[in-house]
Amino acid sequence: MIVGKLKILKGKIPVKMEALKTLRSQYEEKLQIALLSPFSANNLLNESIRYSLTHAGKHLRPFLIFAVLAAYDKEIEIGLNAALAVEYIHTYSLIHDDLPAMDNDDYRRGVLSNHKQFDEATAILAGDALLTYAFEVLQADAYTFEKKAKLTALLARSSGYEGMVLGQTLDICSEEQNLCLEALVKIHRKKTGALFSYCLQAGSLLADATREDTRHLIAFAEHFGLAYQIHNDLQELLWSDDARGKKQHGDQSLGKNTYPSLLGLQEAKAALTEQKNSAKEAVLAICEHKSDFKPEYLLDFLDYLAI
Ligand code: GRG
Repeated sequence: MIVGKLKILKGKIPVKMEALKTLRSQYEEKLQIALLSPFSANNLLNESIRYSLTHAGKHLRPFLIFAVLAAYDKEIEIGLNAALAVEYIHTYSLIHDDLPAMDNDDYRRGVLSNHKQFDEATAILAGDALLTYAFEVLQADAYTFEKKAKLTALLARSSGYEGMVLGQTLDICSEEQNLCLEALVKIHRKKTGALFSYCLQAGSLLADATREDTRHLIAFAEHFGLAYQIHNDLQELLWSDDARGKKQHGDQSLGKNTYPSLLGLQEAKAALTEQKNSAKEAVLAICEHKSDFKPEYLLDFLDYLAI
């Protein structure tokens, strides 16, 4: 099925996918400046926040929002506050996830984790500040009242009680238990997938996409989220510490359930391919009725997930 769609679109998608690279070269610096700008005053809380934002990751979530806007040929700047908000939430989640009470990691992104560089109380408070500031940032004048309300609800739902926090809780509760695949998928949908879903929905809202398109974009987020997690599990198993910026085999040593531990290496790789194909299909479905949609911005994200 996917092959048929790709044939239809042949010539439209660049062979070498450069769209996301271009978007990054134009907006990465602006994003990084905007992320740091509220925290310039000199105090311990800001120092701790700046530490985690400066040792930055891939900024996947902000660029998912920008990619949707680019695909619809909209101004990228309208996605900035929605993008800042999700990166603040993501950064808080990593700071808290590294704490001894959670995943107990001394390193993140190749440097000391926040609580090791500072102390636990400071790390907890930096996470709390980022979590709450994310919602403040969504109240920007750039958005109408209706859009502010919708973005706030989307972010609360995806990051909180029914989303990432629930996923993290289920994950912690499942340690030392043998999960079935269905239970593992539920954890990942909540723990990592929900924030990806926020990104695609926020992009779709700001681009004024139709309901039908939004459904396809949510499907992309779901498949991309699962593919991302399978890829993460495989990396954990196959890649060195240096390449990932943290210790190897962390999940196994905590007795966690992963795709390779449940399915075996080959099946896990096959599951990754299947999810990537379904994500592609979801995006290409939009092209079938919207000829000026530019799928390459989203398809490029799947290139991150090579093993
Ligand atoms: C503390 C409530 C709470 C939740 C934490 C996201 C999370 C939940 C924990 C992180 C654990 C983990 C390693 C999950 C696997 C997938 C993932 C989210 C990886 C990190 O995201 P990337 O790859 O990181 O986008 P960078 O460093 O690029 O920002």
